[in-house]
Amino acid sequence: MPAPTIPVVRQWHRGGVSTTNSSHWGAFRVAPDGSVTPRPGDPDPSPLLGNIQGAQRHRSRVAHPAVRRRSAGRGYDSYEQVSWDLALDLVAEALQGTRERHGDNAIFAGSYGWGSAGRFHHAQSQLHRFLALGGGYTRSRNTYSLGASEVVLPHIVGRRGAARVLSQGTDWPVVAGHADLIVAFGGLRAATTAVTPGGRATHDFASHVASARGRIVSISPLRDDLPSARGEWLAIRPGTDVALMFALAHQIAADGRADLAFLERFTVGGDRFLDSVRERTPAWASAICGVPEEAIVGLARRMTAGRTFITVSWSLQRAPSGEQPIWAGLALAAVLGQIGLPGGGFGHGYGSTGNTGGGKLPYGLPGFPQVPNPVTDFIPVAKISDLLLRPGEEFEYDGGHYTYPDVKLVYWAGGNPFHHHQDLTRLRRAFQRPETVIVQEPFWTATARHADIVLPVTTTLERDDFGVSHGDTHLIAMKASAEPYGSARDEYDIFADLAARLGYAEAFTQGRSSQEWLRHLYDRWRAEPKKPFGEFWAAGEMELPGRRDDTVLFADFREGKPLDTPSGRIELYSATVAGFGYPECPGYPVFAPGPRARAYGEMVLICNQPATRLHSQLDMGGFSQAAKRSGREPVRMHPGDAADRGIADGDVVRIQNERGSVLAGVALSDDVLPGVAQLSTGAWFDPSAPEVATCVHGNPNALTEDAGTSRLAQGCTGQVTSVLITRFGGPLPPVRAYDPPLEDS
Ligand SMILES: Nc1nc2c(c(=O)[nH]1)N[C@H]1C(S)=C(S)[C@@H](COP(=O)(O)OP(=O)(O)OC[C@H]3O[C@@H](n4cnc5c(=O)[nH]c(N)nc54)[C@H](O)[C@@H]3O)O[C@H]1N2
Ligand SMILES: Nc1nc2c(c(=O)[nH]1)N[C@H]1C(S)=C(S)[C@@H](COP(=O)(O)OP(=O)(O)OC[C@H]3O[C@@H](n4cnc5c(=O)[nH]c(N)nc54)[C@H](O)[C@@H]3O)O[C@H]1N2
Ligand SMILES: [Mo]
Repeated sequence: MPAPTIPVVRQWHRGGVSTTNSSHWGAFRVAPDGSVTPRPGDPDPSPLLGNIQGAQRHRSRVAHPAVRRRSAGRGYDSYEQVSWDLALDLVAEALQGTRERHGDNAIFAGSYGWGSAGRFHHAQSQLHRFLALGGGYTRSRNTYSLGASEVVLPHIVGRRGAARVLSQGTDWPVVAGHADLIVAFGGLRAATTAVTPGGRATHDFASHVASARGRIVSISPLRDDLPSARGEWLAIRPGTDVALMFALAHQIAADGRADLAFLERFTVGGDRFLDSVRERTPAWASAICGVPEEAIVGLARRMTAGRTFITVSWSLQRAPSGEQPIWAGLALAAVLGQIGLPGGGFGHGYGSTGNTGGGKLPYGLPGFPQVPNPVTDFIPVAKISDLLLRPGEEFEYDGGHYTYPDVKLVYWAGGNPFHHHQDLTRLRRAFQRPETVIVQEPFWTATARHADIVLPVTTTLERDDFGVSHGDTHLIAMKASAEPYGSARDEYDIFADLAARLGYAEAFTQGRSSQEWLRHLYDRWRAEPKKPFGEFWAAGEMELPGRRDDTVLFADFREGKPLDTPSGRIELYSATVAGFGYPECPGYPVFAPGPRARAYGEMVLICNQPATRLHSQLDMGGFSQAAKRSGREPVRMHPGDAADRGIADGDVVRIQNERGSVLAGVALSDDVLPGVAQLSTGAWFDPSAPEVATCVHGNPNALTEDAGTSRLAQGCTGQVTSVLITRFGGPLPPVRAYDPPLEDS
C-alpha cells in the first residue's frame, strides 16, 4: 500500500508571537520561525534546548499508524502504514481478546519512562487510567533512577522518612550557608541537574554551588563530576565507595570523634556498626578504592572539624549491591552525629537532578486523576526481561515471594525500554514472547521497532498543556506552536477513541475535551492564591505561591519526633531486613566489590546519564549530534589507557564483553581515572549490522548486565560494567537507527 503523504510542514503561531513551552530540561519559547530560546528569567538554561528544533520534524518521527509485516520477528521486520480506524480496531481487539482469553493480568503496562513534561498529556497517567478502567493491568514498581533507595531507605529511616530523603531533603540554601564541608560521593554533576522531572523554570544549581561557604570534595571516577573551582577531586575506583565510607568511619572512631551519644540515642545498631569497621582501616580501603591512605585520614579529620554534609549520588545505588552505599552513607553521617542540623547530615542526589534540595511547595501538583488498578500483579521495574521470559516462575523482592504472570500483551507509552533496560540482546529475546506489543511514540525508537502496532503521538510542541515540578518556582503554559506531524494524535484522544470502542468512553473522559481538562485540573489545584486560568494562560507563566527553601531534613527527629521505623530510630541494623535472610543484603551495611577489570586489559565502563540529551530523547537533535564522533557515541578514556591499546583520539573502537559489543568514537581525557572508560546512555540502539557489533552506534545497554541490585530491591544495576576496548579498523557500517523501517528490508 502506498504510504499516505505527510502534510506540508506548517508552523502556526498564535498571533505571530512566540509561545511558551517547557521540557524536563527547562522552560523555553518557540519563535514564529520555530527557533527555540530559553525562558527569560532562567539564570542557567540547559544546552539540551538545542536538540528541540532539529528533532521536531526529523525523518525519525512516526507519521502514521503502522503495523508490523510479520516475517523475521520483532525488531527485524518492516512496517506498513495503516489508517487510524484500522489501527485502533486492532488495538481494541487485542486488548479485549487478551482480557477474555488470558485475564487482565496478561496485559503488562508498567510502561516505565519519562515521556515528556506536561501534567495532563503525561503518557503513563493517560495509559494507566485507560487500562485501569478497562479491567486493570500488571504494573511495575519503583524506578530505574532509585530502585535500591526506594526499597532500602524505608527500612533504615521509615516509609515517611524515606519519602523525605527522596523528595524533601535539606534545602540547598541551608547546605550552602551552613556546611563547612560538602562530601559528595558520586560528585555534584552539573549536567544532570539540568534535568528535573516536569521541568524547572529556574535552574539554580550553579548559583547554589557558587554560594557554598564550605569546600566541596567530589569522590568520583570522573574529574568533571564537580563544576566548582572551590572543589577538590578525590578519584575513586567505581563500586568501592562503601570501603571508603567504612574507613572514614573507622578513622573518626579511632580518633575518638565518633558521636557516641547520637548513635546511642538516635540509632539502632550504632555500636554494632562501629564494631564492624574496627578492621576497616584507611590502608585496607586504599588498596580497594585507590584513594591514598593519607587522603582518607585527612578527609576523616576534616569531616569532624566542622559542619559536614554528606551527599550520595543516585548513580551509586544503580549498581550491584546498590543498597549498600545508601546504608553506609547514612551510617557515616550518623557517626558524625550531625543529622538534623543545618548544613550537616545526609542527602541523596544533590547532583542528580535539578530539584534535590530545591525548595518545597505546600501543595501537590495538578495531574490527570487515576483510578484503582484491579490487578495486583507487579514486577520490580527492572525485571521486564525476566517477566516476559519466565512466566509462572517465582521471584523474591523486599522479603516477599511473588510469581511472574503470563503476559500476552505489552502496551508502552512514554518510555523506551530499548534505551533504558540492561542487556538489550536478552530484551530482544524477551520481546519475541508476547502475542501483541503496542507502542505509542512520536519517534521510531528501537522500542517502536519492536512493536506490532505503532501509534504516532504528538510532541509538546503540538498540543496545549502546562508544566511544573516539585519545588518549582513557576507554572508554565505549554502552548501548541506546530501542527501535528503527519497524522500524529494526542494520547488523550487516542485513549478516548479506544475507550469508545471498548464501551467506556464516558468513564475515561468524564465528558471533557483536553482543553476542558486543562482548565478543570487548574481550577481544582490547591495552589492559592492563583490567577484565573485565562490570565495565567495569556501571561504564559505564573509564579508559585508559598514556596519555601529552608528545610532541614530530620530536624524534628533530632528534637524528639520518632521516625516511622519499628524502633522509631535510624536503623543501622534492621531486624526486618535481617529476617529476610539474603546473604547479599543482610540487615546492616556490608562491603561488596562492584564490577571491576576481571581479565588482563579489561576496563570498568561507566554508563552514566548523557550530558547532551535526556536519555534517548532527541538524540537526532543538534546538540546531541554535535558530540558524536564518526557518527558514534563518544567514549571517554584516559590517554594512558588508549596508548596501551594503540588507540588515538577520534578512533572508532569496539567495546565488548560476554553480552555484546558496540562501536563508539574515542575522546581522550585525563578527567577520567585510568582503568575507567565512560560511555553515556542514550545513543539510539542500532542492531543493523550484527556481523560488526550488537549496536553500531554505541548504546552501552548492549553491554550491561540484566541483574538486580539484590533480592531486597531488585533495582537497576546499569551504571557500571566490565569491558574490553580495542581499535576498530574495519569498514564503518552506517548508523541506520533514525531511518523509519517502512520499506521492505
Ligand atoms: N546503562 C544504564 N541504563 C540506564 C541508566 C543508567 O544509569 N545506565 N539510567 C536509567 C534511568 S535512571 C532512567 S530514568 C531510564 C530512562 O529511560 P526512559 O525514560 O525510557 O528513556 P527516554 O529516552 O526518556 O524515553 C522516553 C520516551 O518517551 C517518548 N515520548 C516523549 N514524549 C512522549 C509523549 O507525549 N507520549 C509518548 N507516548 N511518548 C513520548 C520519547 O520519544 C522517548 O522515546 O534509563 C535507565 N537506563
Ligand atoms: N543531562 C541529563 N541529565 C539527567 C538525565 C539525563 O539523561 N541527561 N537523567 C536524569 C535522571 S532520569 C536521573 S535518575 C538522574 C541520575 O543522576 P545520577 O545517577 O547521579 O547521574 P549519572 O550521570 O548516571 O551519575 C553521576 C556520576 O556518578 C559517577 N559514578 C558512577 N559510578 C560511581 C561509583 O561507583 N562511585 C562514585 N563515587 N561515583 C560513581 C559517574 O562518574 C557519574 O558521572 O539524572 C537526571 N539528569
Ligand atoms: Mo532516572
